Amino acid sequence: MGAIVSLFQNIYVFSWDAILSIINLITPSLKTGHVVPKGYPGEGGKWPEYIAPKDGDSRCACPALNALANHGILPRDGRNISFKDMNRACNTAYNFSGSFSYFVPNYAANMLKKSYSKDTFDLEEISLHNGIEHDASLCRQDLYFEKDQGKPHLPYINELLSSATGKSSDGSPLLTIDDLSRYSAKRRMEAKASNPEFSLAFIHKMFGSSNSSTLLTIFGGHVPSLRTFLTEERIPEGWESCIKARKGLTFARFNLTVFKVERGTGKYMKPVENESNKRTD
Ligand code: HEM
Ligand SMILES: *[C@@H]1O[C@H](CO)[C@@H](O)[C@H](O)[C@H]1NC(C)=O
Ligand SMILES: *[C@@H]1O[C@H](CO)[C@@H](O)[C@H](O)[C@H]1NC(C)=O
Ligand SMILES: CC(=O)N[C@H]1CO[C@H](CO)[C@@H](O)[C@@H]1O
Ligand SMILES: CC(=O)N[C@H]1CO[C@H](CO)[C@@H](O)[C@@H]1O
Repeated sequence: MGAIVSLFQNIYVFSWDAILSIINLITPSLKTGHVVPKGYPGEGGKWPEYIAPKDGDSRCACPALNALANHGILPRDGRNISFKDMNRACNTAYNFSGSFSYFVPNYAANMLKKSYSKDTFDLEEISLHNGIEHDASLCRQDLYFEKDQGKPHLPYINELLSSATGKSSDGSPLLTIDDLSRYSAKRRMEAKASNPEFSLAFIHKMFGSSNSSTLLTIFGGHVPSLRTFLTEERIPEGWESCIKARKGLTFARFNLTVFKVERGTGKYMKPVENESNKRTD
């Protein structure tokens, strides 16, 4: 029964996504400075005040959701958040499409066995291991080494950002698809070798690549912005989403980046690792 409902939900969301993608193709892009809709936090690059989390505040493994709480766009204590509010916040702050902004919170609600429309959650609940949260992340140590998945792991973040090989139009370093693939492969090989409880199913590899691909799509790979976003979980002053399409970042568009990152990761895995990965999938 649940399976049938979720099948229809997926067909609905992906048809909707396809329609939004077509509208994006045929309508002109939004102008810089006009991405956040009028009246929403971040309009004209003005984000509400950043306050770092205090003891007792709830935070999760996702830098984007934590940043929304740090700016008070989601409740600052990270608690009692409705799935609908999370949807709206991802849509207006980062310009994920309506289809995407519905799909992910709905997926999270199902994962937590909660009702999308009625229930609320605390951010830490989102870090349920092997729900969405997984080993070999780029910004967190594996759960085996660090129980608190709400804290950024600075050594990984610094290593990732200093591996950037591209150059932005403003001259600052730029993270590329290939950089993400390379660092992701490194984290997977290291985690597999050092974490006795390591696991990374195929679906979690795709989640990993999709979560990290936001660094390229939403943040355009711009290293100075990413440094603020990932280390402080703070939205840079004057920042605006790099997604200028009118209907936001759709699955159809996003998947292109995700597949390139994931395919590229294979190239950097040592041959032995590739073999054993095939067998466990
Ligand atoms: C809408 C609901 C969202 C949910 C439920 C969610 C959930 C998660 C979770 C559980 C993780 C941890 C995965 C891991 O173990 O690495 C994660 C990581 C991440 N998410 Fe989200 N996320 C959401 C939205 C977003 C948005 C809008 C962005 C970008 C603007 C984003 C960017 C990221 C990034 C960059 C990571 C880090 C990946 C890594 O460390 O490898 N997320 N997310
Ligand atoms: C959580 O939020 C709802 C409204 O969204 C409110 O009715 C309820 O009292 C809140 N619960 C707590 C524990 O703050
Ligand atoms: C995009 O990828 C997700 C899984 O990563 C898949 O469920 C979905 O069908 C894909 N959507 C499109 C429009 O390609
Ligand atoms: C940041 C943001 O949401 N900007 C635009 C992108 O998407 C929505 C529609 O999904 C537009 O209304 C926003 O102006
Ligand atoms: C923004 C983003 O790509 N979030 C993804 C993170 O991983 C979860 C796990 O599946 C996906 O549901 C989200 O789409």
